[in-house]
Amino acid sequence: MRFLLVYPPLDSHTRYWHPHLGLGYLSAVLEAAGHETEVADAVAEGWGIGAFSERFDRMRRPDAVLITATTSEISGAHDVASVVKAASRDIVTVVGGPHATALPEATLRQYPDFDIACIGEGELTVRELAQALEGGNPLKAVKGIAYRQGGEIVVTPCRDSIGDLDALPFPRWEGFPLARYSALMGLKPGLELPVMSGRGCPNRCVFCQRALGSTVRVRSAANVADEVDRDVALGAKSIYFCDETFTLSKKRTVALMQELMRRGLEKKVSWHCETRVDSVDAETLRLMRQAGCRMVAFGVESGSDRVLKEAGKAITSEMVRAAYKAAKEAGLLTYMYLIFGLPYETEESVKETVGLLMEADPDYVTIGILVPYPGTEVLAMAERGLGGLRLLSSDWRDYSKQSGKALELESLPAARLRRLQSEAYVRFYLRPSKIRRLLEMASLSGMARMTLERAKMAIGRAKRHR
Ligand code: B12
Repeated sequence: MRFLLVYPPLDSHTRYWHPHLGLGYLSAVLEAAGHETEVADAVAEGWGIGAFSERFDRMRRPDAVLITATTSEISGAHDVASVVKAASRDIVTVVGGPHATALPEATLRQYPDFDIACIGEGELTVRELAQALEGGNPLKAVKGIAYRQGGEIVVTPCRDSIGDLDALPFPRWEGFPLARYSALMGLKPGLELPVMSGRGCPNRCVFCQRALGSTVRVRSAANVADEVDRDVALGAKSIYFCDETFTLSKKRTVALMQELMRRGLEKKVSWHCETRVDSVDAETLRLMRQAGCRMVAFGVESGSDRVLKEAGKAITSEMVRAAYKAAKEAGLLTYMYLIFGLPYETEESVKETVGLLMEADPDYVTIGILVPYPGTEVLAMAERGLGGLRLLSSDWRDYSKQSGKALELESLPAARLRRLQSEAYVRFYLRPSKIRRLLEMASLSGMARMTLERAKMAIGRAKRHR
């Protein structure tokens, strides 16, 4: 069969600096099973839906189109499905990714041009789906999907998460526009490829969807290093380890670092990763630096121990200070992720968060405003009016962490949260020591460009008030 894999156009000006890992895996398993795949990464290509439609008209017709989407991308994904269906009702449209995983049935109800929704990990599902579409098995025999039958939507039984990740082929990057991806911030310029060394997260943060489940599965150090080797051969100058908590197990981290160094990969490629402040220590961070790590990002979320506790984050501000100190001493660049508007947030707790940001002083920060993604505890809380949360929008396009349009607190209205976010960005980045960092980010990310715009607006406001 012939498949077209699509990363849909985004409304925002966001650009990504690496190809989509989920689509890379789907392409790999389909090709291994003897199918043909083509990729349309609308974000990397800078295509809006009009440009996608023109390209689609000129392509050889696929049998099925596989579209990935988070929540804020779902309506763009449906625009793609509509273009496909307008060209031919016979092409099967399949949607997958975090949004369809959380709301498979509702997604098919809301968006008529999707035929099938994939729930959770897709590698085994697409393989079986291809067989079913070729006429082998009925759709109802494929676990982990929702599909239409007459006027009804059928949801098949859940599929177990993939136990042996080493058995998967490496993500396939042929067909992706590799020249269009480039490393971000402080890393070697040039191609950056994503690698996930384990899947699943055991933690219970109220704001997180746990899109790949809560059962942790890790790949062997040799298997991960083989993929990094392969990526270097493809021309990668840097690697983004996009595990939810890269250093979840110290033993595993040490084994992976040793394997990377045994192969001399630290001299060929630099890398960055995301993790938790409670899963690193000075020794591990030093080893990571030796093994080629250039930057580590921590999900800090809040500087208030009370808010952190309510959010189920299970870390303290003291741990945050210690982790940033150790990471800097190890010679790493540091990144901080924060969220304003968590349950029970107040003006005072936001002030504590900004205080911790200035004190820990990472190289970069992203400040999101809480979004109640489907499948999260905060959505259930907002629906019941708990934690002071109030839902503002059910338009999925508003579900981006930078926009602050989806949720507010009784004590902190949306406009106030956005104002606090702008002020924090301005206070952090508009310092001589940070301007370079902001400009580096702005060349690639919509978020940073927005910060610059907001900074300009805030400066304008401050001048007017003077
Ligand atoms: C790396 C990452 C990023 C990267 C890259 C994202 C990208 N587009 O490649 C960056 C930093 C850019 C990013 C940005 C954002 N992210 Co992010 N990100 C992740 C992270 C940590 C890993 C994603 C990944 O590579 N997974 C590995 C691959 C293998 O999994 P996958 O992509 O989900 O694909 C598998 C399945 O979902 C499925 N599948 C996926 N698509 C399809 C399609 C079909 C047809 C089929 C059959 C199957 C299928 O099969 C794949 C293989 O198993 C996840 C957490 C997580 N565990 O997923 C969050 C996560 C995806 N991000 C999230 C969010 C919210 C965002 C942002 C919206 C935040 C913001 N700034 O507002 C942004 C913007 C994205 C957007 N425009 O919507 C949420 C999404 C929640 C939701 N329901 O929307 C997640 C789940 C984090 C969380 N726990 O809440 N993110």
